[in-house]
Amino acid sequence: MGFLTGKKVLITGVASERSIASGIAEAMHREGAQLAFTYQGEKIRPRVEALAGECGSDLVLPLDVTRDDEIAALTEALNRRWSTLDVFVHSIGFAPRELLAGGYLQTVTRDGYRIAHDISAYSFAALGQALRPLMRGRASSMLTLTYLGAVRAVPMYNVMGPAKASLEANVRYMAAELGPENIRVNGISAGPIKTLAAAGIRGFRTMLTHAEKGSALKRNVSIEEVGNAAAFLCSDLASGITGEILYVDAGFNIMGFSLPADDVDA
Ligand code: NAD
Ligand code: 0WE
Repeated sequence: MGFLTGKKVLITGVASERSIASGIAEAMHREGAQLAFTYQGEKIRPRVEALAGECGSDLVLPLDVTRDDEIAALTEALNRRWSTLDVFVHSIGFAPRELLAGGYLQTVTRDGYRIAHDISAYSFAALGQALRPLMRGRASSMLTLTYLGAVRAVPMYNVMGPAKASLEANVRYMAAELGPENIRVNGISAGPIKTLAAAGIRGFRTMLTHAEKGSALKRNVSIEEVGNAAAFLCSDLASGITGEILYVDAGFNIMGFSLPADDVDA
């Protein structure tokens, strides 16, 4: 029997089969969870419905996190269908594309800053607030996806850095407030993965190579590896873990610096 058997899970952020959220859905389905999905806009609805079908789910609901009415409607639909919720996965991030190239101070705008923080950080708190009544008192957990750019200055990650820093602070504030209700809140800081969001970034291939060479394991991570860590963190196996950021990055963040392989004394 899987370690998520009987858990009702809401997964946001599936845009394609390469989405980190898809890797999480697959791992959680394998471990016996019952899944519900959200999609952003009618264009990606069929893709999300297809993945849901593969995971034995027919609960697929619209969600654009910039819309309060859609957050309310999603909560209402889940309440009607399930009345409770055990796991909420937040795998959503966005900044206007033109802010993710060049320098931070060269590109940052008031509007870009607001949009990045609204969609990438505030949405976790907003959904946590809405879903809290369905999750309280039942060994439940919330999970979000973050990146090293929250705590280090990463070239071209720019405004997403401050937005992820805000998201990680949300993890701690939400964990502190929801702990008494037995709701855990954690984040996974994933290494770079070529998803749709990443495909929109100029020079992403170079960054993947750099991450590979600089990591302890000398390789990059997969959505399956992030999915397995997510399944663990959201299960009762992790009942003592809350407010934490777990790095699933092949050990990139722990390195001081790396030498080329042929310079290392064997
Ligand atoms: P992805 O493009 O597959 O997923 C991003 C998702 O965000 C999409 O499903 C998109 O629909 C959703 N989204 C954007 N704006 C939204 C809105 N207004 N309302 C609702 N949904 C919205 O890319 P991904 O790489 O799987 O990204 C998932 C999460 O993982 C993001 O938070 C991202 O920052 C984070 N992350 C990605 C990487 C990476 O290298 N790919 C590394 C670490 C963390
Ligand atoms: O969080 C991310 C990517 C987030 C993202 C991607 C896009 C592309 C399309 C946010 N907004 C947009 N807007 C778009 O229009 N990652 C962790 C992946 C990523 O993005 C980078 C990275 C890494 C790693 C950008 C620059 C440098 C490194």
